[in-house]
Amino acid sequence: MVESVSIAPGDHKAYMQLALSYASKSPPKPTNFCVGALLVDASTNTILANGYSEELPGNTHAEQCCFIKIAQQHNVPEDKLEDVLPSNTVLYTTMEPCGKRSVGNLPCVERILQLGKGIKTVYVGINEPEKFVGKNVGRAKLEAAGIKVVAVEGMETEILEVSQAGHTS
Ligand code: HJL
Ligand code: ZN
Repeated sequence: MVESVSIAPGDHKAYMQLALSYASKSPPKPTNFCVGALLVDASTNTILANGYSEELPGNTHAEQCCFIKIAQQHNVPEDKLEDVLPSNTVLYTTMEPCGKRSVGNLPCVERILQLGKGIKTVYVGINEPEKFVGKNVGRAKLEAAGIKVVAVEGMETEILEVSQAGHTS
C-alpha cells in the first residue's frame, strides 16, 4: 500500500479526483498530456500504486509508472505482474490509456493486455483529444479484449485543463 486514504468503496469520482491530483504533478509539456493514474485493489479498497506522466525517467506515461512501481515492489518484470496483482485490481486514469506511442515505447493498452486477467476494469476521466495521434483506439482495443472501460463522468473540464498544461494551442 502506498498511501492510506479514506475513499468509500466504489466512490469512483473520489478516486478519479485523487488521480487528477497526481496528473497535476506532471511537468507541463506541449507534446503530451499530463495524466494521473492509480491501481486499486477494489476488494480491499487499497491503493496499490499511483503515477503521473513523466514521473519516472524516460518519457513515461502515468499508467506505465504505476506498473513499473508495482513491478519493482514485487521484484517481478512488468509483463509478469498478472501473477502478483490482487484478483480484483482496477485502474483509474484521468485519460483513456494510449493505443499508440512515439517510437520505442509500448502503448499502455498493450501493457494492460499483457497483464492477462490482471486488470478487469479501467475507469477513465476523459477520452484522449485528437491532437497527437488522431483517434485513440485504446478504449476499443481494451473492450475487444473483454476489459471493461467505464467513464467516470462530471470532471471532464478540470481534467482537460490539467491534461493540457504547457500546451500553446
Ligand atoms: C495517457 C499519459 C500520457 C498520455 N496518455 N493515457 N497517459 N502522457 O501519461 C497521450 C499522447 C502522447 C503523445 C506523445 N498522452 O508520450 O498521445 O512521446 O503522450 O509516446 O502522443 O507520445 P509519447
Ligand atoms: Zn500510455
